[in-house]
Amino acid sequence: MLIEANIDALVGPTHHFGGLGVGNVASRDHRFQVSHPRQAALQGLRKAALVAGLGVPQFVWLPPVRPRLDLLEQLGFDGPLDQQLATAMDTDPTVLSAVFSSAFMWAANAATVTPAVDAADGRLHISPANLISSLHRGCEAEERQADLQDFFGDLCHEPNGSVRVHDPLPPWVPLRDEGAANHMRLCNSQGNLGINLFVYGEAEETLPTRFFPRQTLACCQALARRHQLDPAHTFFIQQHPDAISAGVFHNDVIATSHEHLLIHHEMAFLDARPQLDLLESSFLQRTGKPLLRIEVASSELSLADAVASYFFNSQIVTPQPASGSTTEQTRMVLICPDHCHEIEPARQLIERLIADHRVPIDAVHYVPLRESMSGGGGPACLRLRVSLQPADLERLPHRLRVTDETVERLSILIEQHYPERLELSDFRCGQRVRELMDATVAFRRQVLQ
Ligand code: SUG
Repeated sequence: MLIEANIDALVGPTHHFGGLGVGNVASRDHRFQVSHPRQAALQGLRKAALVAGLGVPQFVWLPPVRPRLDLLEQLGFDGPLDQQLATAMDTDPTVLSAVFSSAFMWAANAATVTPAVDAADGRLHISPANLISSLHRGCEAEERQADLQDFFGDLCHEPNGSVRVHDPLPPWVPLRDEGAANHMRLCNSQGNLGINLFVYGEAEETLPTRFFPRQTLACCQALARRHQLDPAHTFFIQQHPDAISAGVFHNDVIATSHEHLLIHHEMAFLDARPQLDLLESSFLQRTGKPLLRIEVASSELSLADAVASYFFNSQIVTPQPASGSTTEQTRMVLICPDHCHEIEPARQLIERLIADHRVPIDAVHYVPLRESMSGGGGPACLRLRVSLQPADLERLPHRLRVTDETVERLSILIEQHYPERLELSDFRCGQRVRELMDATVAFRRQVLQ
């Protein structure tokens, strides 16, 4: 039996809206609006606390320090801090925003993860994503690799550790990688028999899209090879170019999965009928259980409403009852952004799914995530899933595990260190920027104390 744990990345004190997300309409629409870092961090933490409260092991990662002044310098903005910031603000505010970005909060883009049971060498494989499609995210790869190595500690020590943290794929355009946002693992309820599905936007011959596709087939194939996945149980499906053009910059904006359940929009994939048939038969053969594939028609939820509501970015979890509990067990719970409640077709779709007893979703929680959603990130974007053996789970850092006590402690520290509001002009002032950097350092230190 494998346990599914979630790692959520906490928003950082410089959280703001830079409009930097490639092909990401929410990000573009909120460019340079006022942001609320404190509220953003608390909203993300409360979502993580909700998952932990359902009995699912939940961890957090701490924010790295921003701005990346080293990058600002590499891009030609040097001199004393005040001058560096003022010149960048006056001549290229996009670059200034990029080095302050808190986009690391979207942990689903941190890495692709496949469990030990799927690999020929019996190890859990993790590839940090190179994230080279956008100016503000490419710098996350190295930091995340270090975070992953720290997080898994002894488990990833060579030569015999049960976890292997790879280097990110080389930062070359044909190998663009956005991590778990474009990967789905379908499996039985014990998690020990599964198949892997990679979704890419661009292959060698690809139809034109309005926005730059962020994930390539060559990248997905390389990930599957290095993770030593069985080719018979590994699938590669292309995203529909019209979906990318409508603002579906990652597969997890148009498809979601959990155990034997796969929910996707009819416009998610390009000419995928034969592959989906094969996926279904492969799943049945591998697990002995049918895949429950739900295809949502455009007539029920338009592509535009799918993007606006982020329904497909809902998180699906299996609650784990407390030991000794005698109440009837809820099968699966949907954690949706509250936008889904406001957008009528999305709300009706959710109600239909819950009412349908063949669908194992029994309940919904609408969570307020407005700060993350304004950058184009819903509940599922904020977490990275890792399926592992119970013994390995016990070896993960307790200080980063979400419990009532950690939530209380983190909330106090967030209130203490995070600014209530920010606008881009705050990044022009050297003293203010030093305060923000010091706040992150102090926050990290106090959490880890
Ligand atoms: O990469 N937004 C992120 C959102 C990532 C969502 N993740 C998943 N779908 N898994 C992105 O586009 C916005 C930054 C800004 O506008 O400042 C941003 O980076």
